[in-house]
Amino acid sequence: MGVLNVTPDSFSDGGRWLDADRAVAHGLEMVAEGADVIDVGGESTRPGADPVPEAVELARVLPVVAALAPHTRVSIDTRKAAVAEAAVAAGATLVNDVSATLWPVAAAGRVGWVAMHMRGSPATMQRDPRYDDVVGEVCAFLAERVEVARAGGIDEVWVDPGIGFGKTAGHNLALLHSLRRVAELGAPVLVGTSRKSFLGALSGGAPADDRLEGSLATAVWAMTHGAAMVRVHDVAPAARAAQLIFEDVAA
Ligand code: PMM
Repeated sequence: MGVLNVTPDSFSDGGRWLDADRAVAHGLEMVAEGADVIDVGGESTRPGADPVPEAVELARVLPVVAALAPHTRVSIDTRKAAVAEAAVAAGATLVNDVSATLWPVAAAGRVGWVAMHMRGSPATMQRDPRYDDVVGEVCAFLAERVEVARAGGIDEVWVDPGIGFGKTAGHNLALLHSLRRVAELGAPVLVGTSRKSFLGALSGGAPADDRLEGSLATAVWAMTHGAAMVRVHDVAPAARAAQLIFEDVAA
């Protein structure tokens, strides 16, 4: 899954793809590099980010979704039902939902749904997050979401532990370490570690655009520990890494 943030303020690529034509070109470039899904988002979910009005988010994402949908599978990364609904009408076939609440939209549109775990909201989630048992609590939350969505009639339900969403570096590492337990929930697992701040913290404070080694290492770890999809900014090296481990090493 290639990340396409049509925002001015995402932490690693904010402002780069705000122009719709440039965003579409970058989406197509990621498809050529090996992405199977392009994840279009119009509201940054970085810690402390300001919420975006619905009309602004719609204006950012809809032209990009509509232009990419004939060429690739498109997911819509949003917390708003109206945005998800309009994006599905424009051709998106997966609702990537960091709020884990939008399953009715996916059910009504007969598309897939990603339920991601988040503690709190982006504005507050990194203020001293605490868990007694982070892996157990995240798994219990996701298991309940899968049950609700399946009962609501969705065939394609994904789960995502929400790396960096209300979690310390230690929580993120514990979730990656025990990713198999997330996979045992019986739904395909999506993992997004790409360029996230815990990778900077682990590599001596590397800035977001200098976290490729950590992004690739954790993507490979995720892919070999139960993830069916990884959400990445740097598609070409991630696709090469996936090819190397699944077609060469594992063959
Ligand atoms: N991370 C971000 C945004 N959306 N969606 C899912 N399912 N999983 C993630 O880990 C995730 C996400 C934040 O990263 P960005 O600002 O680079 O898009």
